[in-house]
Parts: sequence; C-alpha cells; structure tokens
Amino acid sequence: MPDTMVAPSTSAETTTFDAIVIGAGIGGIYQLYRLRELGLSVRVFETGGGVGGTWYWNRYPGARFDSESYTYGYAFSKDLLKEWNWSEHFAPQPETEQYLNHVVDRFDLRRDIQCHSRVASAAWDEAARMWDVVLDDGRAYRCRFLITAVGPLSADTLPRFEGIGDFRGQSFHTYRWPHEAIDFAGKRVAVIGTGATGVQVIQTIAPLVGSLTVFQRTANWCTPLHNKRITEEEQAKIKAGYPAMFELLRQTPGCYIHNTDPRGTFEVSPEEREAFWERLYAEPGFSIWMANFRDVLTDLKANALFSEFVARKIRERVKDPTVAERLIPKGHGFGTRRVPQETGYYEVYNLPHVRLVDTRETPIVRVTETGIECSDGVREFDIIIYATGFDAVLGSFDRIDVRGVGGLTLKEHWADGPKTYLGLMSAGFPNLLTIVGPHNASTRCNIPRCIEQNVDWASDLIRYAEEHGIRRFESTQEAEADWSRHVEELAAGMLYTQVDSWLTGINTNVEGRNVRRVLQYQGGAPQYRERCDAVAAAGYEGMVLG
Ligand code: N01
Repeated sequence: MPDTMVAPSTSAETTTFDAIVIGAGIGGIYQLYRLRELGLSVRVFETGGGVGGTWYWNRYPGARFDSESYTYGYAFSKDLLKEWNWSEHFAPQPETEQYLNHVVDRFDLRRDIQCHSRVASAAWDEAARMWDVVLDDGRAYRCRFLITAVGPLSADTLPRFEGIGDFRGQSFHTYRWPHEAIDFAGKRVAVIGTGATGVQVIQTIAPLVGSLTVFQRTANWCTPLHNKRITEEEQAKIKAGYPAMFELLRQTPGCYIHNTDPRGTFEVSPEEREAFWERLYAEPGFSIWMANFRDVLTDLKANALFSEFVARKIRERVKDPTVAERLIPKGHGFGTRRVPQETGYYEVYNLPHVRLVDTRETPIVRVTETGIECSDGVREFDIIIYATGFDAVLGSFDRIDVRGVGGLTLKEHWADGPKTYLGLMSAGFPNLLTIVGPHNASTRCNIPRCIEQNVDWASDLIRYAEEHGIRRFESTQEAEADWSRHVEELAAGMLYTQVDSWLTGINTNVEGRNVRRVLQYQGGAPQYRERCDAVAAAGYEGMVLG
C-alpha cells in the first residue's frame, strides 16, 4: 500500500464512518482508494458476494469487453498499468473480475468492503448533518458523506410474462448467472432478448446446445468485434504507449481510442465512402460507431445510407433471406441504440438447429411449466435465458429509499426525469455524490475513464470540505435547473432521442418507464470535464457550502 494512504482502521463493529460508498464495482473500488488517500474512514457496501460490480454479476457465457481492454483498466497507478497484462484486445469477463480483485488486494482495499450487504435506505439527518444508512437486514450505519457507485446497468428486469415462475427447467436472467457451470449439451435452449448481452450469449452457446430458439422483439445493428489475443510484441507496444493513449482518451468524446471522422457523409465520392465503410467494418471495436462520418448519428439521410450498408452485410452473411430481413432493424437507424459487437453472430442463424422467432409477428403469450407459449403454439425448452436488460441508470437508485432534506425521496424528485447538478448531485440531498449518475458523461463513455473523472472530482470536493471546515454541501435549485436544461438541450439534435431503448430510459417491463428521458450528458467527456473543473475552480459555484 502506498505510504500516502493512512486510513483510520475500522472493524466489523464500527458503525459510523466519514464516508459510505454504495457498490464495489469499478467506481466504488476507486472511490474507496481515493477516500483512503484523504485519510477518511470508509465502508463500502456491496450487494454481491464479491467485488467487481458488472464484472461480478454478468458471468454469462460470452460476456466480455467491447472497449479495448487496455483502454478500460484503471489509469491512476503507473505500477498497476505496468504489471497487468491483458490477454486479449477485448477481455472476457473472468479476466476482468480477476483484474478487479487484483486491484482490491494490491491496494489493500478489501478490509473496507462489506459484501452481501444491500443498502435498503439512506436518510439525511439535518440536525446531525449525517446520513443514516440501513441495510436490508436492518443493520444501521452513519456517515458524513454518502457516495453512490451503483452502476447504470445493475437493476436487472424480467419480462412480465404470465407463468414466468412456473417453468420447471432452468432459467436465468443473464445478470444473475449462476457461478456453477451450465451443461448445455443436447439441451433445448431459449434466449429472450437480442441486445448486446443476448448477442454475446447466443453466439457463444449456439455451438454447444441441442437446439436454440432466439426470441427477438427488436433487431439491432450488430457489427464485428474482431477480437484477437494480444501478442507479446503488442503488449510491449501497448505499455510503452500508455501515456500517449491516455492523453488521446482524454480528448475523444467518449474516451475511446476512436474519434469521429471530421468529414460529412456526402462530402466524399460514393467510392470513397464505400471504401471507408468497408475499412470500418473490418476494424476492431467501436470505430464503426465512434469514428464514422461526423453526421452519421445526427443526419437522417447519412444515417439511412450507412444503415443500408450494414443491412447489406447482414444479407450477405445470413443465408435465408427471410431470416436476414428479420435481423435487419426496420424502426431505427444504425447507432441510435447501443451497437452490439459480435463474433459470428449472424452466421449462427445459418445453423440447422437455430430458430429465430420475431415476437412482434409471433408474440409470447405465457411461460408454461415446460416451455414458452406463443401465438402459434407452445415451444418446449430445458433452459430459458432472459437477456432482457435493465431498468437503466435510474433503476438502481429507485431500488434504494433515499430521503433528503424534509424526507423528500430521490425517486419523487426524479419522477418526471432526473434533475441533477453535473450529474453528480441533486438539490435537497446534501453530502450525496452520485458517481455515474444520470446527466453525467459517464453513461455515454468508456466507463472507467469517466468513472475516474467522477471519483477524482468528488474526492476533491470532499477534500475541499475537510480543509475548509465545511460540514454540508448541496447543489442550489438554480444550478440544478440550469444543468438539467443544458443536458436536455445538448441531446435535442441527436437521433437516438427519437428511439426507444435503455439509452432513453424505456423499459416495457417496469411500470412508468414508458416516457423517453434524457439520461446522459451528450456534450462529450472533455467538455463535461471542463465544466466540472470550472465549477471547482470557482469555489464550487452553484453549490451552498456550510
Ligand atoms: O439489454 P438491452 P442488454 N419481451 O436492454 C428484449 C451493456 N453491455 O443486457 O429491444 C421480449 O440492450 C429487448 O427487446 P427491445 C451495453 O451498454 C455491454 O442486452 O426492448 N423481449 C432487447 O432485445 C448494453 O447496451 C457489454 O424490443 C424483451 C433485450 O431484451 C447494455 O449493457 C455486453 C422483453 C434487452 O436488451 C444492456 O444490454 C453486454 C420482453 N418483455 C451488455 N423485455 C459489453 O460488451 C426485454 N426484451 C461491455
């Protein structure tokens, strides 16, 4: 442990802390590290049985990065960067879970992380200027600073199908994947959902199962990941290039190594355009989404032309033209929903034991004891996999009863859409910081990069409060209203706002999530960082400190 980290020691009996962090994922782990550096006593509460958050829970077959591994790891420690070797350009889940455990042990963080501990409520005590935090088993704690690091995709949701509990075979939501290996050999398997998760599961289990039926409600524009192992030579190059790479990541809108092409789609000849798109289709990772022509995500005509390019690829790869047409999205353009990255996904549908059911043509009626009943009859299964996503961004907050000044709940405060200052605070909720909260650049980002920014900013604020004897900080209502308006305005011209998906807060499985919301800051990570830094430099403008 570095000698700068002189944290007070706490024991299992301690119940009052300087800070409590909710969640031991990428954000919570780093937040603990930074608060320890400040010499504060900290307890991290984690629902899961281990650390890693997303990378602890999502252990379904095929779970892996679609950001380049070396751009994803923590950047705060040069030694950590030097000693950790990623094995693949896009690392699989077990490796990431192992990495996060390595970080926790390397920096001696585990002793302040309490697993199997779900925070049920947090209430602000104005007189004491403390948060009262209660776990779902009734254990109670207090702290001066409360930091949520609950993740944007951690409130998993199941469809509201009749009979869902009656099924007698095995069934799992991908987020709740069991730790034991699942034997797929000879099994009749159903997968419901074709988002980034469904795609990874489907392409991975297709060769292992007896038969596979994919239930797709909305097709997505999937593009090739082109993953490879990292050679020794590449490893050396990656490590030598870290300083330049992290500098580049600070400058791109989503902190990826891919940057938007400054040209417009119609500014180049058709031949040049086609060649450029062919090159993007052959490149690894998100370059096809992030490094495309500047207008592909904002101009309907440009977007339609590129969507047609991807549609052609799908038609080339899927042999049965009817199936190919089902797999081509009809209601939204490329990149207006999260782009799943695939490896042989479309070819799965050429296999004789794989069937695609379009649930808009053939709706699911109910789950039975032995399978799934659709409008055209019952299909029998041994295993049902629900790759049905999350109550994104807001759901993990809603699942905690957070009460601020005068008992106002965060859920009520955000009932008509989130209201935040910098995506990090809300008026009426003093000393509460929301890492990766709504209206934050991080939900549209190579997430650890934005997490580090969020955590650094929050830690600097807490340091400032400690140094200046400030016991209470809170966003003003005006600053919150201005920021929330600014976030709405930034998103206004973007095509994704006209489409239903988790990015716009739509989830048909959750009551009330049927109104599109602006959940992310769309101005880009560099601009977001500048705004946050300017607020700090101005003595935390827009906040009441006392
Ligand atoms: O969730 P999703 P996900 N009946 O919401 C369908 C990240 N991620 O877990 O589109 C029938 O995208 C639903 O249909 P529809 C990434 O940011 C990262 O796949 O709503 N179908 C959809 O097809 C990603 O975007 C990696 O019509 C139902 C699917 O279920 C985010 O996580 C890997 C249904 C849900 O798709 C979420 O992805 C994986 C119903 N009642 C995920 N309810 C990396 O590589 C839902 N669906 C890092």
